[in-house]
Amino acid sequence: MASERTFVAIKPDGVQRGLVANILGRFERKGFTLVGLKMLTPSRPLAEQHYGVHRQRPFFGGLVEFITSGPVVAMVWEGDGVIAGARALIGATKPLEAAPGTIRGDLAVDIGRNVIHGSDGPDTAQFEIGLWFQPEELNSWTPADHSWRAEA
Ligand code: DAT
Ligand code: MG
Repeated sequence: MASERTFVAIKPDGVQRGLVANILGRFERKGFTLVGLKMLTPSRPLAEQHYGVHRQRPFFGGLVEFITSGPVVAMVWEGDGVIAGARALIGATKPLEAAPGTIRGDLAVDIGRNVIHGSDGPDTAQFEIGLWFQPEELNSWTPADHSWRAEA
C-alpha cells in the first residue's frame, strides 16, 4: 500500500475536554507519522470551506458555529493506508454506533460533538491538507525506526 497523507483535526470539544494527548497518541502508537501539527481557532470562511459539501444540510449552521467556537488541533498524518486507517481509528460518525476501541466509540456520545475529524478519501485529504496548511508547515521526514519496518 502506498504511503499517503491525511488531514485530522481534534474538534473544540476534544480540546476542551482535555483529550488531545489521548487522541494524538493513538495515531502515534499505531505507527503513523506526524508531518504537520498546529492549534488554531478556525475562521468562519475556513470552516465553511472545510464543510462545504454539507452546505445544504440542516445541521450546517450549527456545525460551522461549533467548529469555530474554540481552538482545534489540526494535524497531517502520513503512512501506508493512513487515509482509511485514520477513519478506522476514528470510528463511525454517530458515536453511539462507533465501535468500542475507536476514538468516537470510546470518547463520545453525541453526533454534534464527536471530537475528531478525518478526511474521507484521497481527494478530500488533498483538499483539506491544502486548506488548513501551508506547504512549508508540513515536514517530510523519515522516522528513525523506519529501517526496522517490513518492506511494503
Ligand atoms: P464524518 O465527520 O464522520 O466524516 P460527515 O462528513 O458525514 O461525518 O459529517 C461531518 C460532521 O457533521 C460530523 O462529524 C458531525 C456533523 N453531522 C453529520 N451528520 C449530522 C447530523 N445528522 N446531525 C448533526 N450533525 C451531523
Ligand atoms: Mg466527513
